[in-house]
Amino acid sequence: MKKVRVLTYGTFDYLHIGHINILDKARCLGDYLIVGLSTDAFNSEKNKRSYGTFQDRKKILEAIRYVDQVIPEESWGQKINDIKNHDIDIFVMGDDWQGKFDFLEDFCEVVYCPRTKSISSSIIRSDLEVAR
Ligand code: C2G
Repeated sequence: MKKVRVLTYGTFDYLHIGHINILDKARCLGDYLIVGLSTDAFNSEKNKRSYGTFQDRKKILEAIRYVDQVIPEESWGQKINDIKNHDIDIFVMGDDWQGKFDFLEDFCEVVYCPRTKSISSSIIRSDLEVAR
């Protein structure tokens, strides 16, 4: 029986319950979860400044039991190759990306999961700044 291979992407900065929920949901859709983790350089392309370095964010993700493999996300355009090269069956993102990755339906199933409400890395960052 072929193992169902799942792929998702993100920055996963200030790891929080919203990240854990999406990783849990993604992993539950299959047997093996690969996470494309935004590099520090790609973060600046996304106009995101992450607190954790790529290496630190990668080590944190690799410690999560839902995550089987972490690969670098270096560009917007790598998803099709990643899907082909890693033999992906299902691509998963939070529904804040609803519709944005429908073009991947030619290559694998695309699933958008509901975002976890009232938590985000930017909320945590601003709360920490206020608390200073
Ligand atoms: N997420 C969520 N609930 C939250 C916050 C985030 O479900 N409260 C999900 C997002 O929808 C995304 C994943 O967690 O699927 C990672 O979120 P980010 O680290 O913010 O990643 P993002 O900046 O959306 O990068 O090429 C795709 C991009 O790399 C996605």
